[in-house]
Amino acid sequence: MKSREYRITEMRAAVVPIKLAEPFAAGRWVLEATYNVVTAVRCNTGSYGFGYAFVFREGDGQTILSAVQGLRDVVNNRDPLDTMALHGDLRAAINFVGAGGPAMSAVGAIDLALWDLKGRLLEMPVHGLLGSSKTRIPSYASGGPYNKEPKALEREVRGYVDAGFKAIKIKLPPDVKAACQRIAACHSWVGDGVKMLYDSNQQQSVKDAVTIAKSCADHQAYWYEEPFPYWQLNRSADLRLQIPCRLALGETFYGEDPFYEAVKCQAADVLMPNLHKIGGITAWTRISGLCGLAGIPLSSHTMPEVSSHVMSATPLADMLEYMNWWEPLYEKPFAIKDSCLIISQDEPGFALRPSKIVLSALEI
Ligand code: SMN
Ligand code: MG
Repeated sequence: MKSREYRITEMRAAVVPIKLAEPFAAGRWVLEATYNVVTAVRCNTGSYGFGYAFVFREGDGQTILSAVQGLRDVVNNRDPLDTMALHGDLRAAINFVGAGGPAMSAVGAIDLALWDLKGRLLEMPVHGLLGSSKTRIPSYASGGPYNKEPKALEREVRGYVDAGFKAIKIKLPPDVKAACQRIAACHSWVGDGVKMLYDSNQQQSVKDAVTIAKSCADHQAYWYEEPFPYWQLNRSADLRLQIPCRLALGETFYGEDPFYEAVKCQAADVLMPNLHKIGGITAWTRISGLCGLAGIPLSSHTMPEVSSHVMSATPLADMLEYMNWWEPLYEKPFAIKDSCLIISQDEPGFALRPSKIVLSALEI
């Protein structure tokens, strides 16, 4: 069929909760579950594309679900291959409600579903549509909640090393002394052969962030993440110039414009787009172009399976953030080998089949 003959006939969405293996302390939060707003876009061939956005509170999942449903009129009867125009119309549609937060996450979930559908219709993987044949994506293991006792944390960190990861991220508690103790402990466990990344989740003051960053430097950390509230770009730019290790941020940015601001004020050494929060694959391609020109590497935040496709096609890609939290959404997870996430080549689109819990929630 020619592109002009494809038409979107239906968009469905539902919230799929996935309980975390254990309560997970990061920043001001103790997380118990993800609430995944799975979104399916169907076209006149009967093919479906699947995307999702996720949050950590059930009510927020309902809010994003409502935002997705409210955008049905924008996509109905449109050409699913026309992702650029569709993304523009979806962004325009949320202008008055606010091009951020739940509305932008809804755009992200829909855009992901459209790219999956495009791949299925054109029988290509999304990374191939983006111009890359790379399927081994360098990754770091992300976990280490700060509510975990030191012995349990050591077991987790050593488990990642035994699994072959060459880079590991843990969360730092807000208390500076405890944070520095964790940094020193991790370095003693893994030595200099494994890159350690540390994440404060926006909880530090300037002086305490300097103390922690110097501890990161003393222990050869690879990067220090989100010391400050996400809007304090000037503080991040100042801190970045005082410390030898990389400063990473960006997971809390909605849409594309905060990345423009962060590049302008040179706030970070690594920027970390979250695919649903920025508005999906289409948004990522623009952020990748901006940051590529500015010489700032990208590292995907969460959602490892779908993020692997954009990281494959990002010229200045750092590492992909890997955690197994979203595996229940898929029939068959991607493999991890030599600290790389391996994109399956079994099928087109994201190369991922929705699991039974997703299909049942969507009543497909
Ligand atoms: C994080 C991600 C998801 C849940 C809690 C904390 C963290 C990260 O900021 O970068 O992985
Ligand atoms: Mg983080």
